[in-house]
Amino acid sequence: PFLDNILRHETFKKGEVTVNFIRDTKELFIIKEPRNRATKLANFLGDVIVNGNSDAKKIDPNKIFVTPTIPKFDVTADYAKGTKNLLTELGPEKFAEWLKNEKKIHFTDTTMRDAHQSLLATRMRTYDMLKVAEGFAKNHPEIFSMEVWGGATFDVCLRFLKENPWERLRSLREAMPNLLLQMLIRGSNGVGYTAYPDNLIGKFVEQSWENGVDVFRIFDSLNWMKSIAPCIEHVRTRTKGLAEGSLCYTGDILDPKRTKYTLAYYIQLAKDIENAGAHILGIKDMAGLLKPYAAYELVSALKTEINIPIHLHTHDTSSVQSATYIKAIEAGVDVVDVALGGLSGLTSQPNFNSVVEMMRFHERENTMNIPKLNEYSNYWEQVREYYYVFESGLKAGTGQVYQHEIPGGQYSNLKPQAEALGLADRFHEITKMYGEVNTLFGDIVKVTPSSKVVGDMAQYLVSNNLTIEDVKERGDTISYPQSVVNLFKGELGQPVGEFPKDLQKSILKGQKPFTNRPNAHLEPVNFETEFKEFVKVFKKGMGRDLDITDFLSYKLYPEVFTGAYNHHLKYGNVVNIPTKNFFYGMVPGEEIIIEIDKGKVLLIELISVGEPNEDGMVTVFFKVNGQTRNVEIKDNS
Ligand code: 3PY
Ligand code: ZN
Repeated sequence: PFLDNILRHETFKKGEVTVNFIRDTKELFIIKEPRNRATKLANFLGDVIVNGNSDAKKIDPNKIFVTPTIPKFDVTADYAKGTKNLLTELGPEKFAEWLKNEKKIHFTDTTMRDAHQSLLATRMRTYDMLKVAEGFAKNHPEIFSMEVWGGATFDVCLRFLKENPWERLRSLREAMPNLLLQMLIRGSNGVGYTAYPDNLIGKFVEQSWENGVDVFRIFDSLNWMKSIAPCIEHVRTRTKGLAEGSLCYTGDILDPKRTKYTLAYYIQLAKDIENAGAHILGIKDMAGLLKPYAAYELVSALKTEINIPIHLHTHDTSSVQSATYIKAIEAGVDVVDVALGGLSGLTSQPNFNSVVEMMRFHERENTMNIPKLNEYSNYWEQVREYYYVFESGLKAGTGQVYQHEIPGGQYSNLKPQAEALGLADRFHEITKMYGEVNTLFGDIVKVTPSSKVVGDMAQYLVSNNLTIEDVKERGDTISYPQSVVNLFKGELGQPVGEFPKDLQKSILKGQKPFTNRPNAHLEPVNFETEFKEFVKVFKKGMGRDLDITDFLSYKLYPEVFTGAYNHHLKYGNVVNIPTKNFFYGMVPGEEIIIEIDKGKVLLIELISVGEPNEDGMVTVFFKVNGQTRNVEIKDNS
């Protein structure tokens, strides 16, 4: 349609086109769109202008944004061969061999998943990712993988950003066809907080592969092989991707007093993971507890005990985790996880740009275009400003992480959560209590979802002015948070060792716990009949037929999916609204461009905002592709 407009334009027909013709001829961008889509988006923007985005609280009216600079790249150039091409060529087994034999250190870039999950409450929008995805893949084909999906991003996409996570995955796949795309999956808990039927997880893995995932980092929140192994099997049987079975690192293998999570324990777990068929071993140090010298011991030992390559993940909460990377690299680790500078450090991953510099002139250097890499860091630093309302407020690294052992993403969330509960001044009490609850629970592995249970309990105790002693003395009289009851019932699987029996009794109050797989208690999904019912209920609505991926979203998060679906009916597809306007609305005179289909754009200008009438309705005046469009918005203030 854009091309049609050019061809039909009088100036063009007369052959009087100048270099600035396109830039200066706004009507070229005016495409006749069904009123409907434009009106829906105008309604969304109108609502944010009048009432604010309900997800973005504590707005600073004086905040000034700069337009992020998108690093340049050759749009017409082909993508250089990368790891995705190699996986296709070699298949997963041979690919893992190749990786193991590589001398140089490899990097996974977590910027588009864990970095923003850990710093910005997972709110990074697809819009900001797609601005740089193609350029990044073209400029940096030597990257091992891009972690872009899974973990909390699935839920947050639907719940808060009103985006379709599958569409995010497909778009990133298209923009980065040469690089491996990686996801995080919580074993039997998928991308949720509870166990799901096995055949649902199997289908989810299959569809994740079909839509773009290559590397599946699989873990279990209690390090339970019975949750990890079936998921490895799904990857092996339903995809041609890489199963990265992961052990979650907790405790301190150097501390002789900690006898539960020892080097021997991790070696055995790694062997179990290898024997379950993993192509790569992940060391998932979700709280950043793996100290440098411990990393050296662990990686050295694993290198002699197992035959698959090793991929290390950490969080820089303590601020010493780049030292851990040096020692792990010296010990022979194959891949490390890093985040681009602007979104690195603190509860996120160590700084990609700095780690690359650190390795320069070392025998394991992986040569990269450092000036370009720095431009991408700057891009994310600028984009990050749009998300300032989601910053945790943490200012420095903390050595206390070795006591409380809170995972990075949870630590940064805990602060705003404490504030929301009116407990801002008791934040350190909560973190201390978290550590004490862990001891009370028998020292469990803490990572989503088990970490959430420990966090729920800690907040519950602090907000009710209860102590660990109270629980020990009169636990029978306490009504525990539901997540705590579920954990002790066995709904997240079985911990290393056992649950402390007395505590379990006082929490379950007569309910019988189970020790087999929680999935064994769940009915398998009947895909044929349930999918038919699903499409009957949700009909079209999205402007397209709903497919199996929508059904999977629905099965994992029924209410959240329904909310996102209704939002879509009311406001259309909001994914291409610029982030500043998505969260903070528009100011009069501001003009924005929203792509509503490939090559089809709406040019929206905010003209003015009226006063509320006696019914509390406000008229918001826009110009959409040159035509006035007013929307009536209920003022909720
Ligand atoms: C997740 O499960 O989302 C995590 O990032 C755990 O560390
Ligand atoms: Zn992580």
